[in-house]
Amino acid sequence: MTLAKWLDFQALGDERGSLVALEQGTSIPFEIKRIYYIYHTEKDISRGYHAHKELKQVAICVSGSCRITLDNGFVREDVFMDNPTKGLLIDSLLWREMHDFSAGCILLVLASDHYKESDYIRDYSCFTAKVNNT
Ligand code: T46
Repeated sequence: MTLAKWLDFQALGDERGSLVALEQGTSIPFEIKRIYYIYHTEKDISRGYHAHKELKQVAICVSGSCRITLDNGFVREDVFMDNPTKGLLIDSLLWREMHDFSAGCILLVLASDHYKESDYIRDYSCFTAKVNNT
């Protein structure tokens, strides 16, 4: 069983460079209600350490690289992000951690809902308790 679900985006490249276009309903499997990006991350800093109750997201490393750890409460999996034509679908009830940000890394995230702190599970034992009850 693999936790990482990848979306492949078409690179519309020509001699001027590359371009990826993302459209709700075709390339992204949910209504996009929010977009944010993580950048200028300091060396040796890790982020995340939470799960979401409902939120679905697609993460795309549009520049540089980083490592994302996914954990469903039973299995942990590391994925390396360095390809702007691949989106990592991060479903609800998946613990995520982001590590090893390279210099210049930009992680773009498309989210299925507005920001709601009440949707976060920031305590790992609460997360495992919840997935064991579902
Ligand atoms: C996720 C991973 C991949 C907002 O006010 N609005 C927002 O849309 C977001 C995403 C964050 N914030 C605030 C909440 C915190 O005060 O910005 C601060 C940093 O957020 P957080 O510590 O949650 O950042 P990360 O990098 O640990 O996690 C983020 C997302 O929050 C999360 O949903 O899945 O990236």
